[in-house]
Amino acid sequence: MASVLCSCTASEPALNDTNSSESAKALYSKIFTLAERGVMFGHQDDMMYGHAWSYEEGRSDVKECCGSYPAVFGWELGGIELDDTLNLDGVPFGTMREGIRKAYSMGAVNTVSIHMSNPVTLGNSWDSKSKTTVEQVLSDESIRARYASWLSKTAAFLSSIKDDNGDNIPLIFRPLHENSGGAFWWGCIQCTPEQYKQLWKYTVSYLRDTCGLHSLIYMYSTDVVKDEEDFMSRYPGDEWVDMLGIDAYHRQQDWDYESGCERMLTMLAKVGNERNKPYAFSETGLEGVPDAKWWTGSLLGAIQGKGLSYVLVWRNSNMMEDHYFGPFKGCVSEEDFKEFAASDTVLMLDDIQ
Ligand code: BMA
Repeated sequence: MASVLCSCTASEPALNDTNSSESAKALYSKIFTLAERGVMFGHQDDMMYGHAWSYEEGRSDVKECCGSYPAVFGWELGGIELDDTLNLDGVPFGTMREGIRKAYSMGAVNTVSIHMSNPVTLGNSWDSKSKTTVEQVLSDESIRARYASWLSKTAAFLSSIKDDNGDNIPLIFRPLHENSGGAFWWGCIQCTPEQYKQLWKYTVSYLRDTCGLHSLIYMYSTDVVKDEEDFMSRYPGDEWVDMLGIDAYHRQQDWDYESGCERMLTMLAKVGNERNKPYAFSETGLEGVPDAKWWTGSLLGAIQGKGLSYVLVWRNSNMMEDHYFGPFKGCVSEEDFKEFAASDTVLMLDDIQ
């Protein structure tokens, strides 16, 4: 569907990394042009596990509901910095690598986040009591060396993910996410905008220039924001960011999802179009999807007419029974999800192949 706000006449944007791989350029171009056709649907960890199953080749809760895999697969690297063999949700990194290879070979888009541990306390990414963690990464040589070594491990894993020609598979990389929230050690109550921007620039230049990784599309993403000023307050600059995103979950008690999404995603579209950068609803969902009509009743309206590249709902946990954001066969919203997936607005993998 051609979107009202999508700047269809704008020239295709170029990645900031002047040494970007050909496949990264091709993916960026694909993401940009597909936004004129519709919003790709994404699901975190979709092929790895789902509601009451784990690691069954070819299985996907989304596919079992609507017949197609998602167009976007989300992956999470937390744990790679500690040399763990499993990520923080139990996904073996080797299996993740194969999953990314499979998704790419099918024509899907892969996006990667990282809940990186706290480099000062060695606690997890939610260890966010201290307001000096980012400051210490920037100013304390030994802490910075640890952060750098963690980035090196991240880069080593990402550059081990190759296609059949031996080229690195291009990925949307979304580090230091939800920066307008306070959940992580890099959040808005844990560091100043200036410190966040410095950390972002350090992270990008380390991966790109020091590690020589040229297959990444860098996405800047906030949590819920009040307005454009809030969204942009930690923005490191156009030359450091290739895509824009907002993570915003439907938590009924906190805010009105439909009107809040309308407001935030319209703002995101304005910023993306002004800067000629593709943009996405980078994480969303209603935990446990108790509303049988949530997909067409709440999400579809939120994503229509904005020119979004994709919307990604979070994982269907294989361990926590009520922790799921996608559909699965037999869930109360299964029929509604089918309708959502079949709508003109939504692009599943079958629609983009
Ligand atoms: C959170 C939850 C956690 C998970 C984390 C990283 O939102 O799903 O269970 O560990 O994301 O994937």
